[in-house]
Amino acid sequence: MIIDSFLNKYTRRLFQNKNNHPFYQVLLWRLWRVWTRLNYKKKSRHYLPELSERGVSILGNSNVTDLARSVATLFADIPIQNGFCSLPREKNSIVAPLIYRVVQEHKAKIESHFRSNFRVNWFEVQKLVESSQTAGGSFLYHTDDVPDDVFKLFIYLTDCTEQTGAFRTFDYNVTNQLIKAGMMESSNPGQPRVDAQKLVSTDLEKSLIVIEGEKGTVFMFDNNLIHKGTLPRRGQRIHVSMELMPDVKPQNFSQFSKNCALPIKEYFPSNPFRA
Ligand SMILES: O=C(O)CCC(=O)C(=O)O
Ligand SMILES: [Fe+2]
Repeated sequence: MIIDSFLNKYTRRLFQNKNNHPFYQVLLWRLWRVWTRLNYKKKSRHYLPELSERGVSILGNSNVTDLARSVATLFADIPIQNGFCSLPREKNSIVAPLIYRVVQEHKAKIESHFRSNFRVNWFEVQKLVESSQTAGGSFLYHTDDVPDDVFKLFIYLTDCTEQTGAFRTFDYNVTNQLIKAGMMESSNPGQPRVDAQKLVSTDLEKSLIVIEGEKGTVFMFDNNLIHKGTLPRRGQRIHVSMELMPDVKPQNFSQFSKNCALPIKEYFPSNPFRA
């Protein structure tokens, strides 16, 4: 325990990691970064300063007419609880080809960010509707506490504004400030997350980045930033959320869709070499 916390502190000095993971895990992920970059022969074509400087950036817009229509039909008979529902995972295979196509459209930018190939570990399709219920979980400020090279990619399937529940996050600066003040506790859903909310003042909330965008907006963010979901004050929000990580080879469609209908086994692989 003592050795663990000593190594943890040391790890943070050495690796400047943004998560709260044990030494060996941070080390493995750093080695994975080096390994995937060594295996990447292409020159980066894009420069995404927003993504490296603040941790969140819109990659562009895709035509999602067919995808949005198909998702809306699939959601038709899914009950909403507390303003929120996910597409049952067994239905994911139906929309997987259309989602894969969108990812491919933004592939060059994603590769430029990672400076390697990448893969999608899992995706989820979610719907939020106007609701007066107070919801917990990801509707409170939190960090996902993931390896530094794990990022999320969102595809909006409806027009999203601040009012209709657009994604919101603090940038790296404010996140660091909050983590120093004890916000790492928000990685534990339940009471610790609830308690951590007091660290976010209304004044600090003025610096929130709200990702508004039309239907088809694709954006990427570091989910170690302090962020939250928000139930719409009016209307609804439908989006696809997915987890990205660097990989040695490009991911083909069969790898992308292989487990998409099964429950998510692990939020992220603890050992990327065995994933
Ligand atoms: O739905 C959102 O806007 C954010 C949800 C969230 O916390 C996440 O995907 O990690
Ligand atoms: Fe989150």
